[in-house]
Amino acid sequence: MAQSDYFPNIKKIEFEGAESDNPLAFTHYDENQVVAGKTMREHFRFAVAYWHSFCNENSDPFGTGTRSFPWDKSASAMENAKHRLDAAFEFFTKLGTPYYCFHDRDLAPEGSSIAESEKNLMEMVARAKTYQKETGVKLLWGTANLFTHPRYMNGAASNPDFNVICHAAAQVKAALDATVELGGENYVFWGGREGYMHLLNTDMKREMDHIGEFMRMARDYGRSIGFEGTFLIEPKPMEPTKHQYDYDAATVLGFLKEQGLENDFKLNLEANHITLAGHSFEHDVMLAAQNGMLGSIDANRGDNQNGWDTDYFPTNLYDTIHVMMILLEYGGIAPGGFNFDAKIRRNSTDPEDLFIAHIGGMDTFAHGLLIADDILSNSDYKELRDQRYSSFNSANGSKFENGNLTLENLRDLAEKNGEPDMISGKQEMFENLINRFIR
Ligand code: XLS
Ligand code: CA
Ligand code: CA
Repeated sequence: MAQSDYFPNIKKIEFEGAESDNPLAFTHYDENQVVAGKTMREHFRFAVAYWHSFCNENSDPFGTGTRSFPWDKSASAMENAKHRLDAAFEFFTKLGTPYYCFHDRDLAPEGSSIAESEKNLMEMVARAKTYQKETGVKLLWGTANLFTHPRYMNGAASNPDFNVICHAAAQVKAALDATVELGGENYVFWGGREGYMHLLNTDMKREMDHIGEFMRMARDYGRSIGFEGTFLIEPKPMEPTKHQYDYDAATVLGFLKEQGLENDFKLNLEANHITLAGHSFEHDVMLAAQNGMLGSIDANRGDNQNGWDTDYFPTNLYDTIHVMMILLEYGGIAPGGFNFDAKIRRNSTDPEDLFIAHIGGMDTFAHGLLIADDILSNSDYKELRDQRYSSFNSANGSKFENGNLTLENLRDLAEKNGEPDMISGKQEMFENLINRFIR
């Protein structure tokens, strides 16, 4: 397929180094640079989110869209979908992101029947497959949009009406077919309306059990058609519901265990959702990584002044340093990746702004990786942290960790050893250490 020309003024984005003042060049993301044994391309597996970048004209509850989509001008929804795909692959290849992610409805419009929706989707999948082959860009994950259509106003898999659950199943089945056909490496469930607006009219336990049953069905169907990737649940505490069942990483880990899904599912963690839940980005990343359940990351950022999902592009270096320190220690993100589930602001209206925003996100993570690696390789950070636990490395501390002491034993040891020494936590020293490496 011939490359489209929706971004005529943009050439392939190149790495120019930290001294560059070219806003359309990378300052830190050099895809071939090896850091801690892997190239940056392998570390991040960056993906573009189809919905924000190509479907969202930046309308808000107070005004219509401000972006102009030259690919969206035909009277036929399918024609527009094709042109949108052309624009998307032009963008991916000029930017140099190796992956993308989509919802079924981003790629193809809903038809007037289930059969027509399936046909639309598979037609677009065939076109996307050709592009993937030609460009080498791959699908990080697919998902089904189970929140936009009015039928999902009371939830999808958690809907109190069984008929709605059947429609959600039809969509997930088709989205899994599409993901497998395109070699998608993961499949995401984000339950935007799987929660409640009021507990008075809600049977929470019954709804959560329905979600569990629905996910077991999806897993079984996916495996039966050859999906070998990871299923991911993306936690979020609220919005659009008042309370969402997949509240945060800890809640989802408990849910997966209770439903017997922990061997097929991991977590897709979005920074802005984590901060909405009242944690720091790195908190949920650490929790998932330490439990072997870190699947993928939706890279974006909230705003301290706003209590909602702002989906800013990530530009906070301190966040990326911390998250990359965790990833370096716990084996990285593959087969997940870093998906920019982020949108340019409503007043960012130049076509180049979409490039600039992604470049900034990629550079901020690359810069964070370089600093994180420097800290882990050239400071005594890990020793200092481990030192705080040194009393568990021998004698009774080690017996305790191995389950070889009783509560009475501990009581007797307390009596024998007397009042513990005061041992400083050295928080300020740790914080200063990180800042010392930002140079
Ligand atoms: C919305 C979510 C959504 C998921 C995919 O808040 O971030 O975009 O990532 O359905
Ligand atoms: Ca997301
Ligand atoms: Ca979001």
